[in-house]
Amino acid sequence: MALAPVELWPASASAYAREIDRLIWSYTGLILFLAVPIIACLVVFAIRYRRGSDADRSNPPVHGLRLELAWTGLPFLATLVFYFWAADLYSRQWVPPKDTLDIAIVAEQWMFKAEHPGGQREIDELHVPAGRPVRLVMTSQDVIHSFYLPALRLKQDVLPGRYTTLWFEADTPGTYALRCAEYCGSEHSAMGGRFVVLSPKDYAAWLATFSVDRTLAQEGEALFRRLGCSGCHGARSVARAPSLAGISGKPQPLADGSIVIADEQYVRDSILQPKRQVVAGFAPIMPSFEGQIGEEDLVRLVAYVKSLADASAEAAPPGAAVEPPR
Ligand code: HEC
Ligand SMILES: [Cu+2]
Repeated sequence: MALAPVELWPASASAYAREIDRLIWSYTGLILFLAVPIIACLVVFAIRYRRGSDADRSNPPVHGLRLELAWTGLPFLATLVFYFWAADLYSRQWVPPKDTLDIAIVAEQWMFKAEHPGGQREIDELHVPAGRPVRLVMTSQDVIHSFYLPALRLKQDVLPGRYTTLWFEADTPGTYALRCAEYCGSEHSAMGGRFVVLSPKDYAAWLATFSVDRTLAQEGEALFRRLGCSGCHGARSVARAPSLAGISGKPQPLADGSIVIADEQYVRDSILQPKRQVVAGFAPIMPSFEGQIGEEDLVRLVAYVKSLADASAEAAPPGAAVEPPR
């Protein structure tokens, strides 16, 4: 496994990363601007007023309201600017744009597995197209890991039992480091690999080098039949179960009167803990699939439910609603 050599300052591969760098350097500048005069005064006064020096000690000033207001107020305002700047950058990280390319990441000791929507899989490498927002939906098969892309200045914990997400838009093709940033066992330090940003053309060519016969959603559809989900959720089923067509990303009214957004986490929870969030108007007859479906298969099932775009999708031929890799 080829790891990038240690760098003093990692390359940056997105506008966001460059803005983080600007923030860091500006803040460093401000801290120097505030600290250097204090240290200089400290040194000068320590020498000037050392014991035994003949400096003038008569009539010492005891108060200077304006000076005190200035040295309190100005640094306060200057650092407050950074609060808003940093909060803006941080919050932008929580609102992915619409129409992201969603890639699933499943971590385990000691590797990261990535699954692209077209069904292409890679281990300890992540290939993404430049200039397109990418959203990672991540989970862990064992302990807590952390997905770290230094070139994007982004890091997100990857947790067992739930999905965390990370979105970015890389703009500089190249090969960068991919690291695990959470101590996760004896081989943690070697966990990671390469993060490869490709031009959209090269990304399409890279996807085409795989011989996959099914997209992620199509694999999910096969599972959906094999596990018996379609027996209840299918159009011709006798059990009374909600149609899953078109629920993805939409508000779902629940039996307890609350409303949740049917995101990846919701679909995952619905499969593993169906009694926890029961759909309004339905009896809680769905069995739990806890312990029966591995993380990678869950990712596929979730991709399948997401691909059921609208109410007519269930009648469509297999895979018809699947987004082709762009
Ligand atoms: C025995 C029938 C049955 C089987 C088998 C079944 N389900 Fe369900 N499912 C239901 C019922 C009934 C509900 C609505 C009540 C609830 O939320 O528990 C439901 C709810 C759901 C929901 C939430 C739907 C919504 O509209 O918010 C999802 C997602 C789901 N099931 C997925 C699956 C998947 C995936 C499988 C196969 C691994 C599966 N189900 C197997 C009966 C079933
Ligand atoms: Cu790890």
